[in-house]
Amino acid sequence: MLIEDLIKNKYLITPSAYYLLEPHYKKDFTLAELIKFAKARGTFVVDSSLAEEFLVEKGIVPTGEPVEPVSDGLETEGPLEGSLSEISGEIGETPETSVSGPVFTGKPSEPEPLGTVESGEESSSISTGDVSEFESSVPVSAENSDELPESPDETSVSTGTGVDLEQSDGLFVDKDASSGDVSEGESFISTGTSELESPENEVIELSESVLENPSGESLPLEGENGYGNGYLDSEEYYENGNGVKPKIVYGDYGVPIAYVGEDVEGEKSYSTYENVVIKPREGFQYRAKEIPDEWEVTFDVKNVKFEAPRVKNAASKEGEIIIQAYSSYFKSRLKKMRRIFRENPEIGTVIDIAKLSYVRDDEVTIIGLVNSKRETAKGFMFEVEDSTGRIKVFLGKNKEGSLDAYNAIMPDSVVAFRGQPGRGIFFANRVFLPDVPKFRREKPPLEEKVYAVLLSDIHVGSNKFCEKAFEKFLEWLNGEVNSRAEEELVSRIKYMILGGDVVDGVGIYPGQYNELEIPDIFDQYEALANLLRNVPEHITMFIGPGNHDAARTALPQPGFYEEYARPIYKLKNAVIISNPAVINLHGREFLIAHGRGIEDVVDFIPKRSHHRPAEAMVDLLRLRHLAPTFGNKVPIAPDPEDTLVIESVPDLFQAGHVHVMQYKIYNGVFVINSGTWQAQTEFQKMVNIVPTPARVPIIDVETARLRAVVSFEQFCEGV
Ligand code: D5M
Ligand code: FE
Ligand code: ZN
Repeated sequence: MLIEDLIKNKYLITPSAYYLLEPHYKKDFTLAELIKFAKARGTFVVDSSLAEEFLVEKGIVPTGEPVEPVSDGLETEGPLEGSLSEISGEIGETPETSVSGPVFTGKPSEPEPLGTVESGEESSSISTGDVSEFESSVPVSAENSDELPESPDETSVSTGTGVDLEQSDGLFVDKDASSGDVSEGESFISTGTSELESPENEVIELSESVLENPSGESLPLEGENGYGNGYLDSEEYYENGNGVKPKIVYGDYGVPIAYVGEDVEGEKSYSTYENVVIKPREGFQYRAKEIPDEWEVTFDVKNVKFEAPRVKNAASKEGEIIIQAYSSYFKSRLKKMRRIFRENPEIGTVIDIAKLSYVRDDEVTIIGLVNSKRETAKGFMFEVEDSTGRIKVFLGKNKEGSLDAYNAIMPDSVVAFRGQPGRGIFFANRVFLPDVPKFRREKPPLEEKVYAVLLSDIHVGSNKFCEKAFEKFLEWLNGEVNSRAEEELVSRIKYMILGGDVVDGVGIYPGQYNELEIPDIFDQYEALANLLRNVPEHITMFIGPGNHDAARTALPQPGFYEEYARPIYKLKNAVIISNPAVINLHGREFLIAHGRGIEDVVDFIPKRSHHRPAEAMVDLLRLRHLAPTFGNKVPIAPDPEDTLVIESVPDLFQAGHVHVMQYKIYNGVFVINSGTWQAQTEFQKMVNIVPTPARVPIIDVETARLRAVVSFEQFCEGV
């Protein structure tokens, strides 16, 4: 692959240049030709202007317009800094500088202040229509039950303490998991194929590789002839002219990450839990050891093959390319959503917005992204866009489900309207959210009970990390149980899912440093691994990243940067997954996401709260998207494919992020937020977020429902 091949030779490539060059690589040009070209220009960063020039020189693209000179920006700056800032701008990590809103037509739409238009009165009922399906229960030990958020209109099925289980250390709630209305999931998960075909190391003669430093001096590269010794594992250095040798490592898409030197030994005064060694209790029988493994990661962002956006000609500007990228992103979203709507028999004839003028009196359906919405005296106005055009849509307040849908629609989400066109406005009679089908087909039973535990937001490294509670939990997994019932549970746990924020990270929010027990990201992952190595080996752990982890900030997050998180990659029974990911356990589909999209739901949908995350997760499920809104709280990368669409209806949807455990069943899907292992931080105190730490939901894989919640919260007090 082009990125790796360049990196092996100590060259970097920006994402936009990558998109330009990749389709032609090895077909129209060789690595040696590209490197020679870059070298002649004295740079080791292949950016888009260089790529364009190169393509023109090779005759691969026609010379339509004069090519911009290469003299600006990047090439004159320090190589590393220049490339870093450029890349972060391009991949959308700084959304305020990026294009906002859909860009199908090439003209960015005017952003409208969504979410500010709701008037107070309509927030009275969200319980009509589909939402009345919500079931809820709040699992807790008796003494904590009053602390937990409960919404009045829900049926609580919490039974307080366990029915047939003894009260113990790990407080316990048993939950009957008999509602097995599970059906086969839809088939639209794009599993993609791996693009990495591990090419043979292409060796190129580069006798005098040079790097430009800010002052323009040539600096010799270390190593034999400037070759790198491979991807990710290589320890590559360059000299910055001051005798300092920052190390360069590469993350996703070949984005370079710099970090300074090795740790100074002897400075540490904190523990990374080397001494936490827990052995399985002697004679403890693990039933799960005998049950054959049956798992598969059916969707992982790392396996998605992204196709390059097409640009008009070689002289296309950077901005144009970014617009192209977002255009592809939204087109992909629309395409996937149309596929979802096709499953709904009520949708009827779907027509492109541009073709509405041909329609006479018939009722037709349009499917589009909602650019804006507002309430009027008689109804609701939306601006809706598909890949052919844009139109205003009016939906009367008297139409069935209109208020519920109006509230549920987040900016940039895709919905369908059925109605008739008239004088420049589409008059809708009905509105459809993509939603999930009301009923699910039952899946074949399993021969034996097998359980999965769901965790997230462990935040190792924070001084609010409930380490004692976590250690108690590890002991529990190793057989330190208090009753037969607990023994049965522990013995059948075969999977553990960790949904992001596994460490606290460094520099995530202002003032975080004061709350760090382990102020070093490497040590945080070391500490996490030291804890997790105590998880019995027959339990497979699926570990995905969150916003505190060393991973790409923008969604989707392909995985942890290996350079930082190596200790967890090395755990024998760990499988690193992306955020989001889909895991199939014994034929049941588990959708795992960290859950930043919840923040946007709370911002845009009336009556939603951080303290009732399962409701917000249901909203996401109804929109079939993990982060529908572009340019609000959640940064979204302009990948050519929208991998945040919930293409396949899962049996279980797990998220974390908001640090509150809550669950619900919605149209047969078990929706659960797995809470946290971090006590309330100073920041959360300020914004009034009250976490529910150290509660472990245990899922019966067969039904994809809750089997029990074990709480270690009492060991978290005083943290
Ligand atoms: O998120 C923990 C909780 O804190 C979650 O409810 C989101 C909330 N949070 C995080 N950052 C912010 C900002 N900047 N404003 C408001 N609320 C926030 P975690 O990802 O663990 O930090
Ligand atoms: Fe978190
Ligand atoms: Zn988070």
